[in-house]
Amino acid sequence: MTAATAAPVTAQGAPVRPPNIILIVADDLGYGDLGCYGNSFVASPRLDRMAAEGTRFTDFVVSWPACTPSRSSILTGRYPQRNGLYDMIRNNEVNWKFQFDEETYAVSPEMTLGLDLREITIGQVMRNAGYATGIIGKWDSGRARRFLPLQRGFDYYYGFANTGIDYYTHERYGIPSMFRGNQRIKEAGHATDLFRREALRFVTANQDRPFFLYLAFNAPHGASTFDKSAAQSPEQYVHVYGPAANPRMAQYAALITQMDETIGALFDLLSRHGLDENTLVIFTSDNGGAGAGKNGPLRGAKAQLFEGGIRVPMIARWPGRIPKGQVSSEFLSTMELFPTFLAAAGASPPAGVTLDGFNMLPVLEGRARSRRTEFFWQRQSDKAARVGRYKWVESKQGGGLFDLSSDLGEKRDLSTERPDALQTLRGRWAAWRKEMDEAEPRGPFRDY
Ligand SMILES: [Ca+2]
Repeated sequence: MTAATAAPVTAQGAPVRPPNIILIVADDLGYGDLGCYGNSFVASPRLDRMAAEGTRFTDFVVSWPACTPSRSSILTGRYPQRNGLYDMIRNNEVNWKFQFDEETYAVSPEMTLGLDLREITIGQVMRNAGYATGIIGKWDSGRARRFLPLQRGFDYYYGFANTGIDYYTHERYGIPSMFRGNQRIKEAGHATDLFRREALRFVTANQDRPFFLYLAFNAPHGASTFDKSAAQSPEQYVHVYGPAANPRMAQYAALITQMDETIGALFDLLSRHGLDENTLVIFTSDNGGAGAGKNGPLRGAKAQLFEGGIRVPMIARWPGRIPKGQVSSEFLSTMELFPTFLAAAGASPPAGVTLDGFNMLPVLEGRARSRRTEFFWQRQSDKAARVGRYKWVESKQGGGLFDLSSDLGEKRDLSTERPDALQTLRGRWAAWRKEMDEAEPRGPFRDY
């Protein structure tokens, strides 16, 4: 490493370099989709090794059971209902095979809606703290130029701006959707391979200064293309599963294995650059598994407020700081990421901004219990609350009151047995909803 860095120095003149931070987010990866979370089919050797070299968490939740709002909480550290991005930014006409052209796409919701420009992103605070900031992969927080990462605190952007693409053509239902910076580009290659190239480039280019990399894969999400039968997984990863494997399962698992290999290449690079000991890496998913995805013992799947939609894998690795090979059942969420990264960077929280999480570094380090005791969800008319061991769900797919400490699969409704607990959770949910309603209005959905 060269000494040509603007990092602060100690009284003795030694450089004080805050840690690099890499946040890796998979797309629609279920709670039971990795070897280290009990999957015996999927090959995920590097993530399993990450868990062996760090700590794996079993009670980690996201703020919404699908992409856009869940990611809005990662970016802002706030409930979607507070930051205003509490539903999908999606051109639903594609569900009925409507084919947008450039002109109709340009005035569609996908093109015109985004994360409220008054929201402070993790990119902004990390850049203000002196970090090189990069996002590679899925942004999903607005496609118009004013919403793109370079205008939202990131120095470096390579990826797609909306909620999904074809892995090979990088089109979203026929519309070219890959960006470098503010420019749309077209190049050949599988999206995961391109994100791998870019992630390795970003780390190498910034090895001599603190960097924050948000690596947001679209794997193993289904492709946003009309032809759902088109192969989206490279043969070399499908072959891992052998000729006898169910083709649909092998295609899905191959996307995870390819992503896993990319993450392994990133760890190898950190090691080569001597950055292992000074880099906090967190791996998670934006929501529960769908389709061929597995959610282990959990009830429900993506788009639902049962645990299968909102509880996801989370692995944290920071050699020398986070214990090796531990499994933690501490209750944590993606809203803890924002304040945790700030704390690791030695940066102050943005003034006047209500954050819904807390610094979980002491929990990751195994030094403290989690401060989180409750969490609330709303997806359209579906509602859920978690208070301690109890979870209440009221949704189109069913509901009830469940004791997660003895019934992780949400099978036994305790509503009539424990009316007191039911009343407490409904009351806490209503108080949360009131707080959200009274928060400063935010677009694109509640800007009035
Ligand atoms: Ca997703």
